[in-house]
Amino acid sequence: MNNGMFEPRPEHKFTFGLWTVGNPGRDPFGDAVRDTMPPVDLVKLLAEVGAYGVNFHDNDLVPIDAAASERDRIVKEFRVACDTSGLKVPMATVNLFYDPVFRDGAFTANDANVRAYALQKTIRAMDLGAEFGAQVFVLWGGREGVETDACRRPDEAIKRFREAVNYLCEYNIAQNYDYKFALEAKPNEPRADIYFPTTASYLAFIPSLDHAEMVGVNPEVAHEHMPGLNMLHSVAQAWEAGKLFHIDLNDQVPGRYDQDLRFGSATPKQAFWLVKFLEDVGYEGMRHFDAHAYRTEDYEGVKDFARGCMRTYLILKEKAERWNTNEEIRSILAEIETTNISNRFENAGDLLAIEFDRKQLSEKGLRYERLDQLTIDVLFGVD
Ligand code: DIG
Ligand code: MN
Ligand code: MN
Repeated sequence: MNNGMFEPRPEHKFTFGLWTVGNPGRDPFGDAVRDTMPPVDLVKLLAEVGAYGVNFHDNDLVPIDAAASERDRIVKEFRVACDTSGLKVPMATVNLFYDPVFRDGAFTANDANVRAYALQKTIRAMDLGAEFGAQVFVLWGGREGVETDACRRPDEAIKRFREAVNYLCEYNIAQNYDYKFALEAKPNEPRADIYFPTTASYLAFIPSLDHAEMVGVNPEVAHEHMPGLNMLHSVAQAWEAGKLFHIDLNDQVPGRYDQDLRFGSATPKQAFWLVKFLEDVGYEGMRHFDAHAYRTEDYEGVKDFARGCMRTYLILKEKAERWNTNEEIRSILAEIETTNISNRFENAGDLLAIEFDRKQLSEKGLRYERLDQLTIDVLFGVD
Protein backbone atom coordinates (compact mmCIF):
# COMPACT_ATOMS: atom_id res chain seq x y z
CA MET A 1 0.00 0.00 0.00
CA ASN A 2 1.59 3.27 -1.05
CA ASN A 3 -0.95 6.06 -0.84
CA GLY A 4 1.78 8.70 -0.71
CA MET A 5 1.01 9.31 2.95
CA PHE A 6 4.58 8.63 4.00
CA GLU A 7 6.40 10.13 1.05
CA PRO A 8 9.28 12.52 1.93
CA ARG A 9 8.88 16.19 1.07
CA PRO A 10 11.37 19.07 1.37
CA GLU A 11 9.64 20.41 4.48
CA HIS A 12 10.55 17.20 6.30
CA LYS A 13 14.24 18.25 6.04
CA PHE A 14 15.58 14.73 5.56
CA THR A 15 19.31 14.73 4.88
CA PHE A 16 21.99 12.09 4.30
CA GLY A 17 25.79 12.22 4.29
CA LEU A 18 27.64 11.30 1.10
CA TRP A 19 29.37 8.66 3.23
CA THR A 20 26.04 6.98 4.08
CA VAL A 21 24.45 6.08 0.75
CA GLY A 22 27.97 6.06 -0.70
CA ASN A 23 29.20 3.45 1.77
CA PRO A 24 30.61 0.64 -0.44
CA GLY A 25 29.92 -1.99 2.24
CA ARG A 26 33.45 -2.55 3.49
CA ASP A 27 33.74 -3.77 7.07
CA PRO A 28 36.60 -4.93 9.31
CA PHE A 29 36.12 -8.48 8.01
CA GLY A 30 35.20 -7.91 4.40
CA ASP A 31 36.03 -5.87 1.33
CA ALA A 32 33.70 -3.46 -0.46
CA VAL A 33 30.67 -5.10 -2.10
CA ARG A 34 29.50 -2.05 -4.06
CA ASP A 35 31.43 0.08 -6.55
CA THR A 36 32.30 3.53 -5.28
CA MET A 37 29.68 5.96 -6.61
CA PRO A 38 30.92 9.50 -7.43
CA PRO A 39 29.42 12.35 -5.36
CA VAL A 40 27.44 13.77 -8.29
CA ASP A 41 25.74 10.38 -8.77
CA LEU A 42 25.03 10.12 -5.05
CA VAL A 43 23.31 13.50 -5.26
CA LYS A 44 21.11 12.14 -8.06
CA LEU A 45 20.33 9.03 -5.98
CA LEU A 46 19.33 11.17 -2.98
CA ALA A 47 17.20 13.43 -5.16
CA GLU A 48 15.52 10.33 -6.64
CA VAL A 49 14.52 8.99 -3.20
CA GLY A 50 13.25 12.40 -2.06
CA ALA A 51 15.92 13.72 0.31
CA TYR A 52 16.06 17.44 1.13
CA GLY A 53 19.80 17.70 1.56
CA VAL A 54 23.23 16.12 1.36
CA ASN A 55 26.13 16.53 3.81
CA PHE A 56 29.80 15.69 3.49
CA HIS A 57 33.18 15.32 5.19
CA ASP A 58 35.84 17.26 3.31
CA ASN A 59 37.34 14.10 1.82
CA ASP A 60 33.98 12.57 0.85
CA LEU A 61 34.01 15.27 -1.80
CA VAL A 62 37.65 16.27 -2.33
CA PRO A 63 40.32 13.55 -2.03
CA ILE A 64 42.92 14.41 0.63
CA ASP A 65 45.76 14.72 -1.92
CA ALA A 66 43.75 16.48 -4.66
CA ALA A 67 45.54 19.37 -6.39
CA ALA A 68 43.89 22.78 -6.25
CA SER A 69 42.70 22.49 -9.85
CA GLU A 70 41.17 19.05 -9.12
CA ARG A 71 39.49 20.47 -6.05
CA ASP A 72 37.99 23.33 -8.03
CA ARG A 73 36.69 20.95 -10.73
CA ILE A 74 35.09 18.64 -8.17
CA VAL A 75 33.50 21.54 -6.30
CA LYS A 76 32.12 23.01 -9.53
CA GLU A 77 30.64 19.66 -10.62
CA PHE A 78 29.11 19.08 -7.21
CA ARG A 79 27.54 22.51 -7.15
CA VAL A 80 25.94 21.90 -10.56
CA ALA A 81 24.63 18.54 -9.32
CA CYS A 82 23.15 20.12 -6.17
CA ASP A 83 21.65 23.05 -8.08
CA THR A 84 20.21 20.76 -10.74
CA SER A 85 18.68 18.39 -8.18
CA GLY A 86 17.65 21.12 -5.75
CA LEU A 87 19.46 19.41 -2.88
CA LYS A 88 20.71 21.68 -0.10
CA VAL A 89 23.95 21.28 1.89
CA PRO A 90 22.89 22.05 5.49
CA MET A 91 25.86 20.50 7.28
CA ALA A 92 29.55 19.96 6.63
CA THR A 93 32.15 18.11 8.64
CA VAL A 94 35.78 17.09 8.52
CA ASN A 95 37.42 13.68 8.38
CA LEU A 96 39.91 13.60 11.22
CA PHE A 97 39.88 9.85 11.56
CA TYR A 98 40.70 7.98 8.31
CA ASP A 99 44.21 9.08 7.34
CA PRO A 100 47.09 7.35 9.25
CA VAL A 101 48.33 10.76 10.40
CA PHE A 102 45.49 10.69 12.95
CA ARG A 103 46.37 7.32 14.42
CA ASP A 104 47.13 9.00 17.78
CA GLY A 105 44.18 11.36 17.52
CA ALA A 106 43.75 14.77 15.89
CA PHE A 107 43.09 17.69 18.25
CA THR A 108 44.29 15.59 21.22
CA ALA A 109 47.33 13.95 19.58
CA ASN A 110 50.63 14.10 21.47
CA ASP A 111 52.44 15.51 18.45
CA ALA A 112 51.77 19.25 18.26
CA ASN A 113 52.29 19.16 14.49
CA VAL A 114 49.50 16.60 14.13
CA ARG A 115 47.25 18.84 16.22
CA ALA A 116 48.16 21.81 14.01
CA TYR A 117 47.54 19.82 10.83
CA ALA A 118 44.13 18.74 12.19
CA LEU A 119 43.24 22.40 12.77
CA GLN A 120 44.42 23.37 9.29
CA LYS A 121 42.40 20.52 7.74
CA THR A 122 39.34 21.57 9.73
CA ILE A 123 39.39 25.24 8.76
CA ARG A 124 39.82 24.20 5.12
CA ALA A 125 36.77 21.93 5.58
CA MET A 126 34.89 24.88 7.05
CA ASP A 127 35.83 26.91 3.96
CA LEU A 128 34.54 24.10 1.72
CA GLY A 129 31.27 23.76 3.60
CA ALA A 130 30.76 27.53 3.56
CA GLU A 131 31.04 27.49 -0.25
CA PHE A 132 27.83 25.41 -0.22
CA GLY A 133 26.04 27.38 2.47
CA ALA A 134 26.40 24.80 5.22
CA GLN A 135 25.20 26.27 8.53
CA VAL A 136 26.14 23.46 10.92
CA PHE A 137 29.65 22.07 11.27
CA VAL A 138 29.81 18.69 12.98
CA LEU A 139 32.91 17.57 14.85
CA TRP A 140 33.13 13.84 15.59
CA GLY A 141 36.32 13.02 17.43
CA GLY A 142 36.51 9.41 16.28
CA ARG A 143 40.23 9.15 16.90
CA GLU A 144 40.34 11.31 20.04
CA GLY A 145 40.99 8.54 22.48
CA VAL A 146 43.27 5.79 23.69
CA GLU A 147 44.08 2.12 23.75
CA THR A 148 46.23 2.75 26.82
CA ASP A 149 46.03 5.65 29.24
CA ALA A 150 49.80 5.49 29.51
CA CYS A 151 49.95 7.79 26.44
CA ARG A 152 48.64 11.02 27.99
CA ARG A 153 46.70 12.40 30.95
CA PRO A 154 43.01 12.53 29.96
CA ASP A 155 42.66 16.01 31.46
CA GLU A 156 45.46 17.15 29.12
CA ALA A 157 43.43 15.74 26.20
CA ILE A 158 40.41 17.74 27.34
CA LYS A 159 42.52 20.92 27.46
CA ARG A 160 43.83 20.28 23.93
CA PHE A 161 40.32 19.67 22.62
CA ARG A 162 39.11 22.90 24.23
CA GLU A 163 42.02 24.83 22.67
CA ALA A 164 41.12 23.45 19.24
CA VAL A 165 37.40 24.24 19.48
CA ASN A 166 38.17 27.75 20.79
CA TYR A 167 40.46 28.28 17.78
CA LEU A 168 37.75 27.09 15.35
CA CYS A 169 35.22 29.43 16.93
CA GLU A 170 37.62 32.35 16.45
CA TYR A 171 38.07 31.32 12.80
CA ASN A 172 34.30 31.12 12.40
CA ILE A 173 34.03 34.71 13.66
CA ALA A 174 36.98 35.97 11.61
CA GLN A 175 35.49 34.50 8.42
CA ASN A 176 31.92 35.58 9.21
CA TYR A 177 30.76 32.03 8.53
CA ASP A 178 28.17 31.99 11.33
CA TYR A 179 28.51 28.21 11.68
CA LYS A 180 26.95 26.43 14.64
CA PHE A 181 29.36 23.71 15.78
CA ALA A 182 27.77 20.40 16.77
CA LEU A 183 29.94 18.04 18.81
CA GLU A 184 29.21 14.35 18.29
CA ALA A 185 29.98 11.83 21.01
CA LYS A 186 30.75 8.12 20.78
CA PRO A 187 32.07 5.88 23.59
CA ASN A 188 34.48 3.72 21.57
CA GLU A 189 35.32 2.42 18.06
CA PRO A 190 37.63 3.04 16.35
CA ARG A 191 39.57 3.82 19.57
CA ALA A 192 39.30 1.47 22.52
CA ASP A 193 38.00 4.45 24.51
CA ILE A 194 37.03 7.80 22.99
CA TYR A 195 37.16 11.01 25.02
CA PHE A 196 33.79 12.65 25.63
CA PRO A 197 31.98 9.30 25.30
CA THR A 198 28.39 10.54 25.53
CA THR A 199 26.34 13.59 24.59
CA ALA A 200 26.17 14.47 28.29
CA SER A 201 30.00 14.60 28.37
CA TYR A 202 29.92 17.33 25.73
CA LEU A 203 27.08 19.19 27.44
CA ALA A 204 29.29 19.37 30.55
CA PHE A 205 32.28 20.53 28.44
CA ILE A 206 30.66 23.23 26.28
CA PRO A 207 30.22 25.87 29.05
CA SER A 208 34.03 25.90 29.50
CA LEU A 209 34.55 27.19 25.94
CA ASP A 210 35.33 30.82 25.04
CA HIS A 211 32.32 30.95 22.67
CA ALA A 212 29.96 28.42 24.25
CA GLU A 213 26.97 30.00 22.48
CA MET A 214 28.44 28.85 19.15
CA VAL A 215 28.75 25.20 20.20
CA GLY A 216 26.10 22.51 20.69
CA VAL A 217 25.77 18.78 20.19
CA ASN A 218 24.93 16.26 17.47
CA PRO A 219 23.58 13.20 19.36
CA GLU A 220 23.54 9.96 17.39
CA VAL A 221 21.11 7.13 18.20
CA ALA A 222 23.73 4.41 17.71
CA HIS A 223 26.33 6.17 19.84
CA GLU A 224 24.00 6.63 22.82
CA HIS A 225 22.62 3.08 22.45
CA MET A 226 26.09 1.47 22.35
CA PRO A 227 26.65 2.15 26.08
CA GLY A 228 23.00 1.32 26.82
CA LEU A 229 21.78 4.90 27.23
CA ASN A 230 18.33 6.30 26.44
CA MET A 231 18.71 8.45 23.29
CA LEU A 232 15.53 10.41 24.06
CA HIS A 233 16.92 11.46 27.43
CA SER A 234 20.21 12.59 25.85
CA VAL A 235 18.33 14.57 23.20
CA ALA A 236 15.92 16.05 25.77
CA GLN A 237 18.81 17.24 27.94
CA ALA A 238 20.47 18.83 24.90
CA TRP A 239 17.18 20.45 23.84
CA GLU A 240 16.46 21.76 27.35
CA ALA A 241 19.93 23.31 27.39
CA GLY A 242 19.35 24.93 23.98
CA LYS A 243 22.17 22.83 22.52
CA LEU A 244 20.43 20.44 20.10
CA PHE A 245 22.13 21.88 16.99
CA HIS A 246 21.89 18.71 14.86
CA ILE A 247 20.96 15.04 15.20
CA ASP A 248 22.21 11.78 13.66
CA LEU A 249 19.31 9.37 13.20
CA ASN A 250 19.93 5.66 12.73
CA ASP A 251 19.42 2.58 14.87
CA GLN A 252 21.44 0.25 17.07
CA VAL A 253 21.08 -2.80 19.24
CA PRO A 254 22.55 -1.76 22.61
CA GLY A 255 25.92 -3.13 23.62
CA ARG A 256 27.24 -3.89 20.14
CA TYR A 257 29.69 -2.28 17.69
CA ASP A 258 28.38 0.82 15.88
CA GLN A 259 25.75 -0.63 13.57
CA ASP A 260 24.42 2.60 11.98
CA LEU A 261 21.27 0.70 11.00
CA ARG A 262 18.29 2.05 9.04
CA PHE A 263 16.31 4.41 11.28
CA GLY A 264 13.77 2.59 13.47
CA SER A 265 14.78 -0.87 12.23
CA ALA A 266 16.11 -2.21 15.53
CA THR A 267 14.38 -0.31 18.35
CA PRO A 268 11.13 1.07 16.88
CA LYS A 269 9.57 1.98 20.23
CA GLN A 270 12.59 4.08 21.21
CA ALA A 271 12.53 5.62 17.73
CA PHE A 272 8.87 6.49 18.30
CA TRP A 273 9.59 8.37 21.54
CA LEU A 274 12.41 10.25 19.80
CA VAL A 275 10.29 11.27 16.79
CA LYS A 276 7.40 12.23 19.11
CA PHE A 277 9.75 14.45 21.13
CA LEU A 278 11.27 16.17 18.08
CA GLU A 279 7.80 16.86 16.66
CA ASP A 280 6.20 17.81 20.01
CA VAL A 281 8.89 20.40 20.80
CA GLY A 282 9.00 21.76 17.24
CA TYR A 283 12.63 20.89 16.51
CA GLU A 284 13.43 22.86 13.33
CA GLY A 285 16.77 21.24 12.49
CA MET A 286 17.67 18.65 9.91
CA ARG A 287 16.53 15.05 10.28
CA HIS A 288 19.96 13.66 9.29
CA PHE A 289 20.35 9.93 8.73
CA ASP A 290 23.89 8.90 9.59
CA ALA A 291 23.32 5.27 8.64
CA HIS A 292 24.12 2.84 5.84
CA ALA A 293 22.53 -0.05 4.02
CA TYR A 294 23.23 -3.70 4.85
CA ARG A 295 26.35 -5.11 3.20
CA THR A 296 24.01 -7.50 1.37
CA GLU A 297 22.58 -4.70 -0.77
CA ASP A 298 23.27 -3.33 -4.26
CA TYR A 299 22.48 0.30 -5.03
CA GLU A 300 18.79 -0.48 -5.49
CA GLY A 301 18.95 -1.83 -1.96
CA VAL A 302 20.70 1.35 -0.87
CA LYS A 303 17.73 3.31 -2.22
CA ASP A 304 15.41 0.96 -0.27
CA PHE A 305 17.50 1.76 2.81
CA ALA A 306 17.26 5.55 2.31
CA ARG A 307 13.52 5.40 1.54
CA GLY A 308 13.04 3.24 4.63
CA CYS A 309 14.76 5.75 6.93
CA MET A 310 12.43 8.54 5.80
CA ARG A 311 9.29 6.37 5.61
CA THR A 312 9.76 5.08 9.14
CA TYR A 313 10.28 8.61 10.46
CA LEU A 314 7.01 9.71 8.79
CA ILE A 315 5.11 6.63 10.02
CA LEU A 316 6.25 7.35 13.58
CA LYS A 317 5.37 11.04 13.13
CA GLU A 318 1.83 9.99 12.24
CA LYS A 319 1.76 7.57 15.18
CA ALA A 320 2.79 10.44 17.47
CA GLU A 321 -0.16 12.48 16.21
CA ARG A 322 -2.46 9.51 16.95
CA TRP A 323 -0.92 9.09 20.41
CA ASN A 324 -1.41 12.77 21.21
CA THR A 325 -5.08 12.68 20.20
CA ASN A 326 -5.97 9.29 21.73
CA GLU A 327 -8.82 9.97 24.17
CA GLU A 328 -7.86 7.36 26.76
CA ILE A 329 -4.21 8.46 26.73
CA ARG A 330 -5.27 12.05 27.16
CA SER A 331 -7.50 11.17 30.09
CA ILE A 332 -4.72 9.24 31.87
CA LEU A 333 -2.30 12.12 31.29
CA ALA A 334 -4.89 14.56 32.62
CA GLU A 335 -5.27 12.42 35.74
CA ILE A 336 -1.47 12.36 36.18
CA GLU A 337 -1.37 16.13 35.82
CA THR A 338 -3.80 16.64 38.75
CA THR A 339 -1.02 15.78 41.20
CA ASN A 340 1.52 17.99 39.46
CA ILE A 341 0.52 21.12 41.36
CA SER A 342 3.03 23.93 41.59
CA ASN A 343 4.18 23.97 45.19
CA ARG A 344 7.06 26.36 45.64
CA PHE A 345 8.22 27.08 49.19
CA GLU A 346 9.25 30.64 49.92
CA ASN A 347 11.31 29.44 52.85
CA ALA A 348 12.54 26.18 54.36
CA GLY A 349 10.35 26.77 57.44
CA ASP A 350 7.18 26.38 55.36
CA LEU A 351 8.52 23.14 53.90
CA LEU A 352 9.68 21.79 57.25
CA ALA A 353 6.28 22.55 58.76
CA ILE A 354 4.44 20.17 56.42
CA GLU A 355 3.40 16.72 57.78
CA PHE A 356 3.57 14.45 54.69
CA ASP A 357 1.37 11.33 54.71
CA ARG A 358 3.84 8.96 53.02
CA LYS A 359 1.34 6.08 53.10
CA GLN A 360 -1.32 8.11 51.33
CA LEU A 361 1.26 9.39 48.80
CA SER A 362 2.45 5.85 48.06
CA GLU A 363 -0.93 4.19 47.66
CA LYS A 364 -2.02 5.61 44.31
CA GLY A 365 -1.67 3.35 41.24
CA LEU A 366 -0.31 5.35 38.31
CA ARG A 367 -1.77 3.42 35.33
CA TYR A 368 1.54 3.46 33.44
CA GLU A 369 0.92 -0.16 32.35
CA ARG A 370 -2.28 0.96 30.61
CA LEU A 371 -0.51 4.02 29.20
CA ASP A 372 2.27 1.91 27.74
CA GLN A 373 -0.13 -0.72 26.38
CA LEU A 374 -2.05 2.07 24.64
CA THR A 375 1.31 3.14 23.18
CA ILE A 376 1.82 -0.40 21.88
CA ASP A 377 -1.71 -0.36 20.47
CA VAL A 378 -0.93 2.87 18.61
CA LEU A 379 2.39 1.56 17.32
CA PHE A 380 0.87 -1.73 16.12
CA GLY A 381 -2.06 0.08 14.53
CA VAL A 382 -4.84 -1.38 16.70
CA ASP A 383 -5.73 1.83 18.54
C1 DIG B 1 30.10 9.00 12.76
O1 DIG B 1 28.86 8.72 13.30
C2 DIG B 1 30.24 10.45 12.43
C3 DIG B 1 30.86 10.66 11.10
O2 DIG B 1 30.10 9.89 10.20
C4 DIG B 1 30.63 12.11 10.87
O3 DIG B 1 31.80 12.79 11.23
C5 DIG B 1 29.53 12.50 11.80
C6 DIG B 1 28.55 13.34 11.06
O4 DIG B 1 27.25 12.92 11.18
N1 DIG B 1 29.04 11.22 12.32
MN1 MN C 1 27.66 5.76 14.12
MN1 MN D 1 27.24 10.24 13.25
